[in-house]
Amino acid sequence: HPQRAPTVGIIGAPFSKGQPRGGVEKGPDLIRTAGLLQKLQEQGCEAKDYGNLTFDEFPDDEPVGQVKNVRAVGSANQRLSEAVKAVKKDGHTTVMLGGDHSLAIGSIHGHSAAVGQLSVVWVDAHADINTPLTTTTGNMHGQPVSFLLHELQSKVPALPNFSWLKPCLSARDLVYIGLRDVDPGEHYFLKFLGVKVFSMTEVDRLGIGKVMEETCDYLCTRGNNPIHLSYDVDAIDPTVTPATGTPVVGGLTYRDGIYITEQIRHTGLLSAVDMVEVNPLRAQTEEGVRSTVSTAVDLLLGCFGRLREGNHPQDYVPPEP
Ligand code: EXY
Ligand code: MN
Ligand code: MN
Repeated sequence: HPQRAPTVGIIGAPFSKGQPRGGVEKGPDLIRTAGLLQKLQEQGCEAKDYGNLTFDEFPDDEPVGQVKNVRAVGSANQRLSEAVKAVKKDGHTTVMLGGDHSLAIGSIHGHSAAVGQLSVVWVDAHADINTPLTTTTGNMHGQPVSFLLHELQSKVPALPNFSWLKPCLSARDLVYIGLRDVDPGEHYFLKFLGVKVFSMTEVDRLGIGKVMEETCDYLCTRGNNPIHLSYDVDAIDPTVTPATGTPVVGGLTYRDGIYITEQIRHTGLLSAVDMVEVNPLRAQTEEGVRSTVSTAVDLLLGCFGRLREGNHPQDYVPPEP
């Protein structure tokens, strides 16, 4: 049964300070230039572009322990949280275009502030669950999940510009797909908390069909909460999405990646999407940039009803001779 087209609210977050590589702040405008708005509208989806957020500069953002750019990341996420909350209150399914994955802190926090208890599907090569104490890089894009989980609060120290943030997610409401580069501390947390993880090993064993069946069954047993899909383009194999800061060999195929979006869409519960870590300065070729950006667009179209079997409007009438 075809679902009523949801309305989409797009928020650009051109932010890169959760990691050291310039270029990822260009993600939102690249994805727009590839025609996201028009393509959503062509498939019958009402879409509104809320434009790009602007972020304060913190010239004296000295590391706190290991962690870099703490004040900038805290402030940017507070702003993003308010924006996502407002667009949710406007009645839209939000699309947050990053930017690096530290932005999931504000996106998920704002989403939860607007609608309450969420399920989060985190599609990524990485678990992004380091704490400020387990991180070996100091990069906050490797840490957002630890800030969001109730269960890890005793492990996360107070940091400047983070006092607004209250944990809003339970480990039982989190599912990972695509993991293949997980640090020791992260692996400990995933096991200790009993998080539902479909690493690339499970994708190999079960195939993406069974992985998504089990994911959707699991989310159903958790109470059919609104779904937040946090999609890092580095989940897809770098032969397809090379324009990203931390590529890892052996990733999801383009088809796996699209199938995830089709099935999440099919639940009827999709309430917010992040599309992050597109960095045009990281590909060796222009074709690599094009392939990465067009894959990001296709993943978003899949989130909003594009089916590979084809689509037609509900009021479609075939022409008569
Ligand atoms: N685990 C590594 C770290 O904590 O720095 C790598 C994290 C990469 C994170 C990318 C966005 O998914
Ligand atoms: Mn990530
Ligand atoms: Mn990643």
